[in-house]
Parts: sequence; C-alpha cells; structure tokens
Amino acid sequence: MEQLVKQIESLKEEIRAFNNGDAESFRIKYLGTKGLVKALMGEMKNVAAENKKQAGQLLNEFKLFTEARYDELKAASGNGQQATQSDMDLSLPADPMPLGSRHPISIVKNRIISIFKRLGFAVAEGPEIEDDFHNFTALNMPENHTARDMQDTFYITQNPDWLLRTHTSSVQVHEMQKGNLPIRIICPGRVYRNETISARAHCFFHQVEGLYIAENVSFADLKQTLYFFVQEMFGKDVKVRFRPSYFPFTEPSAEMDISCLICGGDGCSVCKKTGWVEILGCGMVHPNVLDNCGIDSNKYTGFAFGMGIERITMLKYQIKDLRLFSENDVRFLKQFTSGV
Ligand code: 2NM
Repeated sequence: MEQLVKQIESLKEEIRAFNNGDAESFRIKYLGTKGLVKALMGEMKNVAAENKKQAGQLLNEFKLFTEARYDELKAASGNGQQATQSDMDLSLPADPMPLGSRHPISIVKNRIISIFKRLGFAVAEGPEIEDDFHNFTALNMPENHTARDMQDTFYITQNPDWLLRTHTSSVQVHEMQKGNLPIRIICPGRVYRNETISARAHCFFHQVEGLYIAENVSFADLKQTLYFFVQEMFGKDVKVRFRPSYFPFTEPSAEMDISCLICGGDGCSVCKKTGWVEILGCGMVHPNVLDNCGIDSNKYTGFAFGMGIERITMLKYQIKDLRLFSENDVRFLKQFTSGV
C-alpha cells in the first residue's frame, strides 16, 4: 500500500510538470489503452484483499486527476492552434465534390413518362404493400386462379391479406375505383416477385403500366399509342408487330415486339436470330375488371399495357445482367448521362 501511495504521488508530480502542450501524447501515455492509468488499474489484482477498497479509491482519484490535467492540456493546445492559424493556406482549391449521376432506370423511366405525357397521360402512384383484392382479385385473378402461380410474391406476416405488389396494375385499380372518367394514366413503380435471382430475374424490378378508359376506346387506339411510344423511344425506323397472348385482365391480349435494334432485323444473339425483341404486354381491359372496379363495362372500354423498365433499359444500353441495376457499383452507374 505504502508503495502504491508513493508511486501515485511521484506520478502526480510528473503529470503536473507535463508541459510540452501536446495533449494527444499525454493522453496516449497516461490515459490510452496501453497508458499508465490502465496499467495501475491492472495491478489491483495483486493487492491484498484487505487493502483493495483503499487502493481502489486511490486509483480512482488518480484517474480523475489525470483526466482533469488532460482537459487542461487540451484547452491550452486549442489556444495554441488558433495562434498558428496562419499555417492554413486559404488560397488552396477546395477538395473536389464529385457530382452523382442519375440511375439508368430513372433515366429511362423519366423518358417513358415524358413521352406518354405528350399524349395526355398523367402519372399515378400507389402503395408497394397492397391487399389481395387490388393486386389479384380485382384484376380477374380470383383465389386459386392459375395465373397467380406466375406471380408468386412476398406476404406480410401480420396480415395474410397483405402482400408486396407484383405489378402496378394495383395502382390502376385504385384509380378506377375513384370513378373519375375518362382515365388516362401511366403508373411507374417498383414491383416484387418471388423468384430465384439470376442475370434475367430478380426479386424486384420496375414497371410502367398504362391505362386509358373512355367511351369507344378501341384496339386501334392501343396500337397507335404504342407505335408512337416506340418511335419516340427507339427512333423512327423501328418496326412493330403484335402477337396474340393471354393475360387474365385483358381480352384480347397481345405481346408487342420491336425490330431488333442491334442487327436491324437480320438476326443476332440479342434477338435470338429472330429479328424481333419483345418489349411489352397489352390488351383491351377485360369487362370483369371494369365491373370489379365499379365501372360500367357496357358504356366504357379501355386499353392497358405494361412494360418492365429494366428490359427497356437493357435493350437501349445493351446491358446483359439485371443484377447490375441493384448492385450500386459506381463504375457501372456513372456511365449513364441523363437527358431528362
Ligand atoms: C400488362 C399487360 C396487359 C394491365 C391491365 C391493367 C388493368 F388494370 F387495366 F387491368 N393494367 N395493366 C396490363 C395489361 C398489363 O403487363 C404486361
């Protein structure tokens, strides 16, 4: 004990005398993880049991003393820094602040929106967490409908009726339920599918869906609208073709292809030697969908379409792997410049 008291006394002397103004080296020497205070505390285990309490108090007091001296030195060195402010060269150029760039998905989404805006389409958005009715049932996919198998998704544990939307058609159901006709909207947004992730599939992607409902809307309106869109998007030389298809929410339904941008229709690996690439699905809104949403299907008709933004972006920029879009590697992202 006596030895400890003496040791602390002489250390205090040393600390009082420490005066080279360098607070950081003081901290390292006395208060750091390998400093003297820690080392002394470590000696506690060798102190006899009957002296432990007293030794503990002494050491604590010593620690507080050392910390107070450290604060003092810090304050003093702060003043010192102000005194040497002239070391700073204020004429030096500032560190560069690199500008970010827009994500390719956003660039293409904005282009799609601006093209349809010119045709009078408004943008409508809605929730990513939906109920079963808005995502499936209203769209002519009742429970146990086989089409649901193709759109397996993620369910919310607290309520089995809630799920992550598999398409933005659910937004269109909300808009139809509002009943303000005619409706002319496009719905961009993120959608989800329960898929094994690969170069061509992901658990989420982005869509733009369109919907036009009024009196006397025909398949000819659908064709002309989409033809205008691809010409604006891919250039005036692009050709289109429609193939019959099936969707539960449209009748008739079609898939729209454009002539391959890479080979101009001669056949290459992108179009798998066919000269055509599929870019969207479309059709006349099924009367059941209109009725489910409270719209009189005897009075109104409409067309709808849906496209994956990733797919359009991959075609436009010749990107071969879907995963690049969500890895957030700046070496990939900074290659795109946005016009819009
Ligand atoms: C597609 C293809 C065909 C579609 C249908 C509707 C609604 F709400 F009117 F029923 N919205 N979107 C539709 C139709 C979507 O995506 C490939």
